[in-house]
Amino acid sequence: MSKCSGSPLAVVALCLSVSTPVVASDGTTTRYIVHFEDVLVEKAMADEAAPATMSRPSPSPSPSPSWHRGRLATGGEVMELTAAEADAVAASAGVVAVEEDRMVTPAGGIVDSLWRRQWYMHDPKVGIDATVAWVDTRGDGAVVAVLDTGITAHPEFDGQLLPGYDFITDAQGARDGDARDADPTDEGDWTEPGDCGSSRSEPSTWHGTHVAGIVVARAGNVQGIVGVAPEAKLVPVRVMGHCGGRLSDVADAIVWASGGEVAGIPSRPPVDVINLSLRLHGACGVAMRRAIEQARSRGTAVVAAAGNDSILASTVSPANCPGVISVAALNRDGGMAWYSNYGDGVTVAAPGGSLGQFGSDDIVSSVDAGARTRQRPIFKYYAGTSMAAPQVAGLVALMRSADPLIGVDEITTQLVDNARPLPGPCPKGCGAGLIDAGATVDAVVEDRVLPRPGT
Ligand SMILES: [Ca+2]
Ligand SMILES: [Ca+2]
Repeated sequence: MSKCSGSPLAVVALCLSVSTPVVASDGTTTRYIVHFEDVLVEKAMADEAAPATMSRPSPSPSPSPSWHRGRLATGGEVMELTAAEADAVAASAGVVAVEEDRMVTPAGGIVDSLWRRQWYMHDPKVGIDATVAWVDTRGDGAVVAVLDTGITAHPEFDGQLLPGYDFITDAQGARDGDARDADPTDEGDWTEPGDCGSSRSEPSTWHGTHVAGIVVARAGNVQGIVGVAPEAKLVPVRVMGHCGGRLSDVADAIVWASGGEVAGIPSRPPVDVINLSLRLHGACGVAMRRAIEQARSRGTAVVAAAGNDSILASTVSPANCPGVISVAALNRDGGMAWYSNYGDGVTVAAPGGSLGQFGSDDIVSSVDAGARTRQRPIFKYYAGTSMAAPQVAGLVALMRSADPLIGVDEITTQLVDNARPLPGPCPKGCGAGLIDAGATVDAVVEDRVLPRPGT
């Protein structure tokens, strides 16, 4: 069957009228919408008995029978044509227009249903201005490690994850029946009364899944939220289980994620940034200090939550470790959140939620619905410096994507130099202010040294 035989009738009209010689092409076809003058369609309908006399626009002796793809409600015909055929058709009498049947994308690229609730990303006063940064990059090429409770299956992570690891040595705390292994799945951190020094039972938090969503949740998949760096990749590393995690496991996980050698575990290339939404009281100990020093020496930036104790950030680790980007939390009004740690130990601040009467003033992200074990993916509002830190980690991923050669010290400098004054009060100290993803990535792009190696 040629492109000019049989129905639809409008195509018949087209082929009767093609007169321009067709130039040979490479044969690659594209979808086009061909619009005809109404009169020609009518004529074709009247002349339906004449298909045997038709010529065809293609020089090919046996074009595909599937070249006609349908008819628009408004009358245009969708055809699969080579560029040469399309040119010939366009030049033909009776053809009003030939337009490519292009792919449309969501306006602004954001159709995710909870986007409007992600005030921390786009609120003109208290948001981090992520959409401005996305003009330059959405994180393509950058890799973030989240060292947390592990990860659960969620549509927001489809295609977003690289192989991670379970660093929890204690099988009982890990709840997976073994020590360290290659599966970073979160087995739940629910507690019974009397566990972990608490008299109450608590449901599983799926904390690592919430933190990970803030960094890399997929954009444009209709569902849920958008991460700060939706085109970056995430390495989920499990360091906390029932009642938390051991410092030794966290330190080893920092070394591994940053490309160092950990006995018995295959090493990986250094990630661009490690997020630590965890803390322990006291000075920065030797284990944590050494692990972070090593990570930084391999080019991995380290971001840590300042902690939710309403105390000096300099009294909790790893926020107080040298070289760490420590993040305080802001409430919905842009002042310091009541729970946030503060003071000299804070590098910058990011929205963490009000933790007040309205959940919608907190940070929405991905979690599992299970009260104890995994059930199904959902979204929930959480508040804390744990939610503020991954916004900074996501921004670091955008910076590395914009300039893969930017060093760890320059990353801190740019975050600090481009932070905005706080929209609300923080008399006890919130570092350089509210991170500004747009201004920071713009500055990184501007300061990028050109030409780049290999380009
Ligand atoms: Ca395990
Ligand atoms: Ca999404």
